[in-house]
Amino acid sequence: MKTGFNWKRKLLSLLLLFCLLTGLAGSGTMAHAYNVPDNMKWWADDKFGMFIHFGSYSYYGHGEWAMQTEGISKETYQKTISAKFDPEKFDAQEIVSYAKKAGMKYLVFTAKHHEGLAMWDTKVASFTDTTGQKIYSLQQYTPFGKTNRDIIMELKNACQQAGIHFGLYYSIIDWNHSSQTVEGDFTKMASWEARTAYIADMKAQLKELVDTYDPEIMWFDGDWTYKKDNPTLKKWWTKQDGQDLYQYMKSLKSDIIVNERVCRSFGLGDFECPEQSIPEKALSRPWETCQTMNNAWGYKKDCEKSYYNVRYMIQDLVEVASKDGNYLLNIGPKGDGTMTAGSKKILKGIGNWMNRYGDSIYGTSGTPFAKKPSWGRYTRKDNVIYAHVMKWPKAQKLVTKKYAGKKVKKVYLLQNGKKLKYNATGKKVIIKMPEKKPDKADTVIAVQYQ
Ligand code: H79
Repeated sequence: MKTGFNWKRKLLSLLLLFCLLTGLAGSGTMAHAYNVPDNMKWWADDKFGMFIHFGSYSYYGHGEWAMQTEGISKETYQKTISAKFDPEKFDAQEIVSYAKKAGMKYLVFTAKHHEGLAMWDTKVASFTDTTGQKIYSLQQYTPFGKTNRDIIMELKNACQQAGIHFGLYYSIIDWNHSSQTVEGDFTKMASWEARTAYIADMKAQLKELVDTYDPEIMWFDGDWTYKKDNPTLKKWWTKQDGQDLYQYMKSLKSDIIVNERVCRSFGLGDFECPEQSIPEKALSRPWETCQTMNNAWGYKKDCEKSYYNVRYMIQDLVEVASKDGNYLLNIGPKGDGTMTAGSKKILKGIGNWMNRYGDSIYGTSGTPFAKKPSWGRYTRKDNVIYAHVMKWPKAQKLVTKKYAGKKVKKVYLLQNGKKLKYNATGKKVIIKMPEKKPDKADTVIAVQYQ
C-alpha cells in the first residue's frame, strides 16, 4: 500500500515538473512544436519578417554574387561598382511602412555581405580598399558618404517607431579584405597570422554593430568555408570558431538571437535556417526559411520580370507556419535605394491577406495532425484549429480532421467571423462552405474547440 502511494506521488510531481518545464501549466496556451527559449518567444510568435539585401552590388544590378561569378578583381570592383554606389533615395520610412503593411514583425538588414563593403561607418582599420588608404564602408568609400547619413540607424529608428524588431546580417567570408582572396565558393587566407587578425577584426566590427545598433538578431552567413576541426588556409573556419563566435555575441548582448550559420551543420546557434526551401515537417528546434520573391537576393535586373505571384508567396508562408517555422522574405532595393515595383506589389498583396487572416499565422504552432489535408494546410493556436483552404472543395463540403478528444464549439470564416454550419462526427468535422470562395490564395476557416 505504502509503496503504491509513493509511486503515485512521484508520478504526479514528475508530471507537474514536466508541465512547468514545458510552460503548459495553467497558461492554457499551446506550446510550439519545439522548446522555445524565453529570449526567442517574440520571434517564434511573430513568424514573419523582412530580409533586405542592400550593398554596392545593388548598384551593379547583377546580384550580390557578381564579384565572384564574374571574376571581378578587388580593385575593379571597388572602382567601378562600390565607388559609384550612391543610394540617395534610400527611404527607411517607406521600406518599413511596406514591411508593416505586409504584416511583417521583424527585419534583417545586410550590414556586410560577402563583397565586404561595410554599410556603416566602421572604424576597424583593416577593412580598407586595395590602396589601404580608405576604409571600405558606405560612409568612407562611396559618394554617398558626403550626405553624412547612416541608413542602418535610419532603418533601426523607423523600425522602432513601427514596433518592428530589428536584426542585422553579417558575412563571415569577406571577398575584399586583405586577409583573403576568392577561391571558387570559398576564400583563401593569406596566412595563419592573417586568419587570426581577421577574426579579431571581425569581432571588433560585430562589437561596433551591437554597440551602435543594438540588434535583436544577428544573422550570420558565408560560414561554409570550414573544416570541422583542423582548418586549412582555404577552409579556414571551424566548428570551434563558430561556438566561440556564438559565445562572443551572447557576451555582447545576452538575449540576442543568433542563427546556426556561426558554423552550419553542427546544430549551433539558436535556430536553423533552410535557404529557399521548406523542410518536410517541423524541425526539432526553432527554424526560419529565408525566401526571395524573384530568385534574387541583391537587386538583379534580369530577375525583375520573374517575380512569383502573390498567391504563391502567401501559400509559401502558410506552408512554413503549418510546420511552426518562421518566414523571412527578402527585398532587394535598387542601387539608388528605391524599392522595386515587383516587391511593393507582393508586399501589398500579402498585407491584404494578412489583414484578414493574420490571426491564423501570428502566435500559432504548426499543424497537430500528421497528415496534410488535400485541400490545404492547418495551423493551430490554443484551442482553435485554422483550416487554410487553398483548393475549394466540391459540393461546398470541407472535410477536416477532428482534434482528438475535444468538442467543437463553433466554426467560422476568419475574415468576418461569420458562423458556418458543421457536422462533427467521430474523427471528422464536416463544414458547409460558402458557395463562392472568398480568397484565391487561401481562405481560412477557424474551428474552435471547447
Ligand atoms: O545572402 C544570400 C546569398 O547571397 C547567400 N545566402 C543568402 C541569404 C548565399 N550564399 N551562398 N549561397 C547563397 C549559395 C551558395 C552555396 C554554396 Fe555551398 C557555397 C555552394 C558551395 C559553397 C553551402 C555550402 C551550400 C553548399 C555547400
